[in-house]
Amino acid sequence: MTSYTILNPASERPVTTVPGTSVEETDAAITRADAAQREWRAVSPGDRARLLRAFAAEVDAHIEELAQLEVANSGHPVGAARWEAGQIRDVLQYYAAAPERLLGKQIPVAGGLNVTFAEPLGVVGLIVPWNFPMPILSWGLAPALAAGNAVVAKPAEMTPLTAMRIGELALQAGLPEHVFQVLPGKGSVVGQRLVDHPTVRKIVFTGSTEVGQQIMTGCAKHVKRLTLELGGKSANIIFADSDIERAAATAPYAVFDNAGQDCCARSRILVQRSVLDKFMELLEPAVKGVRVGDPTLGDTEMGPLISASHRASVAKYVPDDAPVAFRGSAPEGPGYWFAPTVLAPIGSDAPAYTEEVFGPVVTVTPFEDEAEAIEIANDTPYGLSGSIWTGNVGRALRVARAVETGNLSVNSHSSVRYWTPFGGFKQSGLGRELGPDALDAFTEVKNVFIATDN
Ligand code: TAP
Repeated sequence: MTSYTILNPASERPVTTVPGTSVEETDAAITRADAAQREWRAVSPGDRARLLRAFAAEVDAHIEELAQLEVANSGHPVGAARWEAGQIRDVLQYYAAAPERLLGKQIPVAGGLNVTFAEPLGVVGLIVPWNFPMPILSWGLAPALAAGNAVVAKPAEMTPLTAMRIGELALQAGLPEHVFQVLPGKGSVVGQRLVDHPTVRKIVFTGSTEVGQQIMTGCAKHVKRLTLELGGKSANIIFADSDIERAAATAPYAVFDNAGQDCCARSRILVQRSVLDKFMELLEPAVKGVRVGDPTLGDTEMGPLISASHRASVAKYVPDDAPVAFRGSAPEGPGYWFAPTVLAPIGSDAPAYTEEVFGPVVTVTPFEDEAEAIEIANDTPYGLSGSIWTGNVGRALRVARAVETGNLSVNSHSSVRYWTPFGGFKQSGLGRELGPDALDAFTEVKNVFIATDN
């Protein structure tokens, strides 16, 4: 087992070292998970629910510790990190109600009755990205466990600390050993092995569209079940009849949350031309007012990027001749800082306009009318998120139906709620997570005919 060093992205100082899991160790973990799952599926629904509630309570008792770990490992502002740790607790609590409601159907047929059962799949592999290590882990983990599966999770190589601690908390809460295991290490080693191993019956992958495509190919060899949550290039559409002040005040938070390292970042602002000048005047102080800095401070709104190499890749989208309209601030000195940046006017072939930047860079593009707004919003291979600002309810619904994306907000910059379905259109993904139907993705329907005529 080789180990590697985790760096604090705000200070560039080492936080700790972590063991990198090998292929052989991954295989051994999958074998243990397979054995544990056979017992876990046999645990009565009431007891499985009780254990998930105990797991949620254990997380709740360690919110501050988890938040501080995330601040050190990922550079998330502490307020955001506390919210993220709280989301693990809430998602576990929400799906703790599911085992006792995992019902089948009775279907009367000639000469008998069909009954259906929702059977767990077996071992589920969760492959998690570095941008939201806690929430994204919980979105797959909680419904998979609730349905009676065992979970082997691979956190991102750079951000494994909270997942590893959550694995320990599961055991402390009384979950049977090996029902939930966390394997830190490389995607090309551990993640790839989860995809290739025939005992792993489903992969839940969140990450880039490029790696998602490779994983889909790998899963095809085993006809392995797959949920994909991939990239985004979402639009924030602002009509002239909206509350422009509110739209401008919240636009920075729709894209610069988590320093723009957010699949739901609304990184293309589309503004009706008649209010463009007014909107830009209002946006400038809002962007400059985003508090960027030390993530350990309670009032910090934006921290650093995750790594030096990621900062270099974000910087490529803002070359020296980029049309920078205005920028916010960022600290000098150590840390992978990047100031919030607004590009306008931007050409429709500029990489910052067409590609997912995954950093605090937003473009502003004017449109003339509703039809053009929809056309521009849909002119992307992605379809994950989006916002619409208008005072006209009919327009809000028309545009919401026409924009090809999985998650929209109207007159709000919010995005994910764990009790509503979440996922992408087009190259943003496959399948849905969260919401009341999430267990469908972690169960197979078994259909049994019982003869009544003998
Ligand atoms: P990726 O580079 O795709 O990595 C995601 C995860 O996959 C990491 O754990 C990575 O491990 C692993 N991985 C890499 N190569 C693999 C392989 N060949 N087989 C199996 N696993 C492999 O993405 P990222 O840079 O971490 O995350 C950013 C991307 O995620 C963005 O595109 C963002 O939009 C997307 N994202 C989407 C969503 C939703 S819900 N749609 C949410 C968050 C992020 P390593 O750490 O070792 O590379």
